[in-house]
Amino acid sequence: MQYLILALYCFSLTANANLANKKILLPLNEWASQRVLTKVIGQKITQLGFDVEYVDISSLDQLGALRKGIVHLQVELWRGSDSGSYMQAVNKGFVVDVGEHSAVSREDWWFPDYVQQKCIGLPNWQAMNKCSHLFSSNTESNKGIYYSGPWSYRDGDLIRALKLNFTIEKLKSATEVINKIKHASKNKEPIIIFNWSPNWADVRIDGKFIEFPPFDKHCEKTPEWGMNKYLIHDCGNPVGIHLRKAAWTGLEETWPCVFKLLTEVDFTNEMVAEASALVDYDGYSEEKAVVAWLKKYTEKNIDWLLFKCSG
Ligand code: TMO
Repeated sequence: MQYLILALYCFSLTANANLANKKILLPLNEWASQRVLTKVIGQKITQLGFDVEYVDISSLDQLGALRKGIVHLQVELWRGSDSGSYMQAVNKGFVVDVGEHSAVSREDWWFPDYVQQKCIGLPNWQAMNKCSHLFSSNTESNKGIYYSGPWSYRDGDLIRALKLNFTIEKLKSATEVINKIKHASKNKEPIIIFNWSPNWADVRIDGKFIEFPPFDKHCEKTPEWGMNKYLIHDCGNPVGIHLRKAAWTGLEETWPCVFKLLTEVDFTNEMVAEASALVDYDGYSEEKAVVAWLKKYTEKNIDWLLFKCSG
């Protein structure tokens, strides 16, 4: 038995020693801020003397990939709530939580500010049904269209629970969401669409989230809670959820310096929004956005950008 343990121990040491010479795999998700900031951190890791490689992967698949070491860390992790799949994976020991950013996120139904003049009462959700015709695609119907993104799934429940006179049109990518917002804003067309913050819109155009009844954990499970006594999801998405940093369970042992860097990294809302805006609004390539972003924040003497491995 002792030999076996010793053998396993040696095996794991060599496994990690071998891995340490390998590339650190960084996930690129399907929206701009995550991609730009991952490349910022990737560049930093390279400067510290390690090799990195980028892996395109949907945020929906990444917990499994982090667990298996198919990717090794995530610098911009979004969560729908404080009790969702991420925290469950952390609590089970599948993924290591490396702490929160200062940045606080929100994801929900959203509209550009000019819509408020046409639909009096917004951002209160109760104004929406009075104006639903403004958001319909043809003159015969007064049913509004809500453009959803490819990530959120409770919208149908929300429509039913709050009796919203809206249907969902699901957009397939962040780019489709962005183009819809840009196109509508240019022509000052009424639109209600999925958006998130921090995001380019925060720093480039004015808009607001619809204020649904505030989230409560009972809203997800207890039909009797809230305005609709028979259905769940009669509330908005949670607000004030911090973005977090996550790692593969072997990161700290295999690349301690990179793990230390990750513990120090701290994004503000503005840093994330700006990363997104450089690409999605200003039209920079991701590589040029990395350069522009680093120039802007290097001048601000951000502590973690000056991080060095010790010893
Ligand atoms: C993909 N998103 C940033 C909306 O969570």
